[in-house]
Amino acid sequence: MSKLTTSEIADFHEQGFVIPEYCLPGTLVASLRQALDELMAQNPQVRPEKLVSAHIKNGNEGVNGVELFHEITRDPGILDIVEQLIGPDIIMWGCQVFCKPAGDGMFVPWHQDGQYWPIRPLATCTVWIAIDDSKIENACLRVIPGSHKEKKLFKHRSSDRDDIVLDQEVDPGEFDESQAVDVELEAGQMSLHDVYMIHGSNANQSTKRRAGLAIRYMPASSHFDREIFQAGESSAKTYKTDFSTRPIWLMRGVDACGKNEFTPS
Ligand SMILES: O=C(O)CCC(=O)C(=O)O
Repeated sequence: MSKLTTSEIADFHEQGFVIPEYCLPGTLVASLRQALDELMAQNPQVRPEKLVSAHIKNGNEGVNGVELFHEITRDPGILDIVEQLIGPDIIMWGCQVFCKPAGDGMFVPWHQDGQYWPIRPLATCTVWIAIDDSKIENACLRVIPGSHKEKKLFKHRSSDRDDIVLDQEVDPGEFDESQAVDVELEAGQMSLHDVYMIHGSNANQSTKRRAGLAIRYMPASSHFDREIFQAGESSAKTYKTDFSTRPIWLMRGVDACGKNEFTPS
C-alpha cells in the first residue's frame, strides 16, 4: 500500500519537505528513548547534538552506536515512503542523533546538507524522526520551503562559534528567513527533507529536551564518493566524520551507479 498520497509526493517536490501520515508506535518511541539514554551514557565525551553514526557499534567516528538505531533504518514503512520519493534503489549511508537538552544553548545554523556530503550527483532524502515532541517551544526543525528547487548549493560561510552544531551556514543574503516554517512533530512522527533544502533550528531554551534521529537515504544511482574527502576529514569541522571508511548499506534494489563500495556491517 502506498504510504504517501500523490499530493504529499507533489508537496515534497514542490516544498522540499513533507510530513507523512505514517508514524512510529508509542512502544517503539519508548525503545528509541531508552536507546538514546544508552547512546548518551556510552558516549559521555560527545555533545548530544553531535551523535553522528549512532547506528554503528564501535565505529571509527568517535561514537559508539546502539543497534536499535540501525534496526530502525530498515523499517519497511519508512523505506516504502523513501522509495516513493527517490525510487527503488536505496542506500542508507547515515544515521545521526540531534539531541538538544533542555535549556542548553546550541543551535543548528541555516544550512544545506549537500554542503557537507560526498555524494555525486548530490542526492539524499533525510528522514527526521521525532524521539521527543519537537515543537517551536523546544526548538523544532525549521525549513525554508522551496529553497531546494534550483538544485543549487548557496554560498556558505564558516563560523567558529562555540554554541553552533555545524560550522557552515548559508550566507544570510542568500535567502529570506521570514519565509521559515516550523516543522512541529509529536514524538513518533517524522518529516522528510531534500538534500538541497535550507534548514536549521534554534537553541532549546525550554525545560523540555528535543531529540531527533536523522536517517540519510540516497538513490543508488548516485555515488558515495569516498575520495572527495581525505581519511578522517570532512567539511564539518565541528565534529568528527570519516566518509572514507563509513559503512553504507543497500536497503532495496541494486547499486544502479555501479561504483558504490559497501562495507559489511
Ligand atoms: O535536528 C536538527 O535541529 C537539525 C537536523 C539537521 O540539520 C539535519 O537533519 O540535516
